Amino acid sequence: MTILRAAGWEVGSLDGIDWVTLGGGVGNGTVIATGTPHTGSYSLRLYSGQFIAARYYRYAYIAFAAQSEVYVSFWIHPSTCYNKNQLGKILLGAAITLDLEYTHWDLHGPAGTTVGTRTISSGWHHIQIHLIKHATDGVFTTYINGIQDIHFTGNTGAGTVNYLGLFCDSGGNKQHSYLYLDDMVIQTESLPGDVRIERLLPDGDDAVQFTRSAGGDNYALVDEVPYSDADYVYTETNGHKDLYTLGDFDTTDKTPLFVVQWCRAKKDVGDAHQVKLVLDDGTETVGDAEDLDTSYTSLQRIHETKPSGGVWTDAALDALKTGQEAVIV
Ligand SMILES: [Ca+2]
Ligand SMILES: [Ca+2]
Repeated sequence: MTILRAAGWEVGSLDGIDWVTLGGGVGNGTVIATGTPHTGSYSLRLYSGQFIAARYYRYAYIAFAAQSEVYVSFWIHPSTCYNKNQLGKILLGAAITLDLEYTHWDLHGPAGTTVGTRTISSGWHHIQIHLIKHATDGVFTTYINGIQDIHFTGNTGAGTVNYLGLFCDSGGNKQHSYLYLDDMVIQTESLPGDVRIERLLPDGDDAVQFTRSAGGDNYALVDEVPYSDADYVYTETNGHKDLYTLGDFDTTDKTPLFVVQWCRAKKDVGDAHQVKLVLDDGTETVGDAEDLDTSYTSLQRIHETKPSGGVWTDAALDALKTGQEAVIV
């Protein structure tokens, strides 16, 4: 099993996340990473504004490595929609769409025909999808709140799928709509189940070599949510590394599945400087050297096993340290 994408949006901003593409709409609409959370403090909110002369929509495309078969889990909350005609849409590639209405969801196949229908209440719902792309032997199965719902077999389109698309539509009467998404996992081989994503923040310096842009401790310059680029740590020395301690995590009634590590970084010259994400639970794992831009990029590394090997445990999470190592050319 490989986790292709995972997000609880707990970094509090989409800025610098290059695998999320936003678009659509004009005027007063917006797409931001705050709003009604399912877990934690943030969700991805799509807002399609009201009283615009023409019907329009907002969308977010979440890109991942192309797959012929993929499993998706997320929580979704279709919120305000006065029109209740067409609120939103979920796409997995171009061939399959799941239309979301306030009380009614329709699954459309490649030709736009309705292949399944579901009546649903408002509020948060857990959705899982299994998709096999194939021109004749495809599969599209949805699970809503743990219950298998639509099960379509047939033409789901040839080729591969490399994005999850979410649309929020202002509807035929040009009223406003909100669509919230949280606790999203996209992976191979099996359904993720009801995954929730919580946040651990740096709360102390462990061993630090980077220079501070301001006084105090290094961790305090990189622990903001949403991040603030007004203060930071920096280095001009190859191999310099910072490690920060994290708050503890209580696994009571929870099973820790994976860790999503974030690092926001840039270079300020045109040289080929890079950064490696470092995670340590007593054993250190150093990620690949990641290219940097001259504007900030929000880098992500997903750890399906703990650095010392094996499944995640409460003790490993409590001992966890995060940081980064500079590659200066
Ligand atoms: Ca969240
Ligand atoms: Ca900062």
